[in-house]
Amino acid sequence: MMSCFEDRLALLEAEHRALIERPNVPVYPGNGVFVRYKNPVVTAAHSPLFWRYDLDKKANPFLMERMGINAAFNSGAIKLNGKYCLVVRVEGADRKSFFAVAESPNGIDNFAFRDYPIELPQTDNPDVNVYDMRLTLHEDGWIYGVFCSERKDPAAPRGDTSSATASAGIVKTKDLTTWIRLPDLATKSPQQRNVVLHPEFVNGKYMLYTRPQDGFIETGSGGGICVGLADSMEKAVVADETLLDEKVYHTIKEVKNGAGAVPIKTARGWLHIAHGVRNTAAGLRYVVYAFVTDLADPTKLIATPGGYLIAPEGDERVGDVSNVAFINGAIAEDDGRLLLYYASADTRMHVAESTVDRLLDYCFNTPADPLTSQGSVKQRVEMIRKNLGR
Ligand code: M1P
Repeated sequence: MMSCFEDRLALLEAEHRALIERPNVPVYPGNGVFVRYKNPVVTAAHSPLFWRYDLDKKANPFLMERMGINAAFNSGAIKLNGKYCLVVRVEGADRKSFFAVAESPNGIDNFAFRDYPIELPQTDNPDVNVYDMRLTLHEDGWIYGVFCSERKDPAAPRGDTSSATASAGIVKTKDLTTWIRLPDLATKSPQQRNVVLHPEFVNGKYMLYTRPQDGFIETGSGGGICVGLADSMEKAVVADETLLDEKVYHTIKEVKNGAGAVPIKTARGWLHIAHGVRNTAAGLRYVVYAFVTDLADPTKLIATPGGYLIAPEGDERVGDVSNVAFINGAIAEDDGRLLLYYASADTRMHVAESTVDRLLDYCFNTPADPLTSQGSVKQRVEMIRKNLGR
């Protein structure tokens, strides 16, 4: 085994630098809807060595990784001061998730973490675990981070060391450096996950996409992605949640779904990139899907393409929670370029590139799920006939 502290450090530093600076390349031809990039954009190995190793030779003569990083995934995304910023869900070897900002000059490679992770301010009911922040640049001028705050279920019977509760935690910032904690979102639903703040006022109020849940895992009577209005974000209360996009039997969102990236304002409507979950004999399968809501009335669905937009593929299928593609961040640029930051298998981050126009074409011209095999064959046969002319 390599024993010299200095040699080991030099090797670790060289490998880390090579990983951060590795150019990323698109994988053509893609499917015409989007193109994936070859390498994950952020992984556990992207975390700085000084987060993981005590670099004091006296204290750590073997240069051991004492505080490992297990995964880096489910990132919120925003372009700020010309930089592509991801607020990454970083998970330590101790299973605790925390947030850290990783920045890139081009959005597809060279993502580097800021020196320090985010020290999230607490409410008087401290979080046990936090994850999956959505970043909304709201028209009120603040960037809001809405995330899942998890705590041990106070109603759990003695000896039950797994039951938890999920709520929507809220912070606001101007620079992704100074974070102000606001009270958690209050709703009538027992639990919430995958809550996203709409970027504009609706009828003079803040609008939030919620995902009510009966329990920590089961959405039960929750029904799907809902919308609700709040008077303020300083003490956000959504009194009524109405169903926007329901989970449906024998579809990619049969078990549950959840809002993903902050909706993107386009000429034809609000473009949503969400996740849907179905059951399989091998466990749950998470995919990314899209839909569009009305510009003037964002509580109305106007385009619902059937099936998934992104499903985990190849190496993406394997990781800590296999068979998961999950999204909570996208960046739409002024020229229409659209970067979709999705995570695979609760392990690492990827980017897929498209344009707003392409995704609108996809949403408005992909047939909706016909909900039966017979209907699905009919849709396909129609296209085959058109293609073959007979
Ligand atoms: O493990 C897959 C995902 O599970 C949860 O999503 P949902 O609430 O829709 O089941 C989230 O915890 C998410 O972080 C995770 O990627």
